[in-house]
Amino acid sequence: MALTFYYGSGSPFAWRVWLALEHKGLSYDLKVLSFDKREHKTPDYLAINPRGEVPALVDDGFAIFESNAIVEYIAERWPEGPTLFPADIRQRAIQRRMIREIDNHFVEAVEHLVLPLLYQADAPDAAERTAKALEELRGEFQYWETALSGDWLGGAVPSAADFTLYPSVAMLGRIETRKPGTVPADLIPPKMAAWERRMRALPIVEKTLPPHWR
Ligand SMILES: N[C@@H](CCC(=O)N[C@@H](CS)C(=O)NCC(=O)O)C(=O)O
Repeated sequence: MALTFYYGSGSPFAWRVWLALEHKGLSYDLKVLSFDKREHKTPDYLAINPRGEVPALVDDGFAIFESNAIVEYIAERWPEGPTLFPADIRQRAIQRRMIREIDNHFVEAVEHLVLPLLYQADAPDAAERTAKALEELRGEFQYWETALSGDWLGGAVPSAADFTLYPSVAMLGRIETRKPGTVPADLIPPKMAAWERRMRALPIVEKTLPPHWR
């Protein structure tokens, strides 16, 4: 079996897939593409993902991109061992719903913060947009605080929903490191803060930290 994972350091979407591969204990060839060198836009890579984005996975010649599709592929292609989705159909549906919610709401909110804070800081409305994005994020964290009924989003063990949300939550810590004082200490409510600490303590999270964050 030849399995190749195309990754870009700092991409929350690629991090989800890396966590899923490690959770399943799979052997794979990690190809780290450099955004600076535009290695995600070369003809060879565009043949794998015509959108020129990471992540992508190539399994014995079969190429698949879009992080959530890749994670589902991994779950179904290697059903043995640690699971990514619950066996129960309704629990599985809930977990897929959570993943859509994370993409449609949480990831959006983080993007609303990242743009004025890191990339458009000189824009006249940057401060106003930052404040608005922080309020949006506060609302999102409150939503997940209520949704979290145990240690992990999807139930008794860490699974795909946790691996989808965590990289975007970790991004906020990264923003605070780059721009100290911009992410309020009380942004993350208590249950979610404990969840973040549990996630950070997982060996697979430590192993897959974006290399340039170290
Ligand atoms: N919906 C995609 C998003 C992937 C994505 O936006 N990747 C970014 C890195 S975070 C990328 O490769 N951007 C490069 C570009 O668009 O030029 C997924 O879930 O895989």
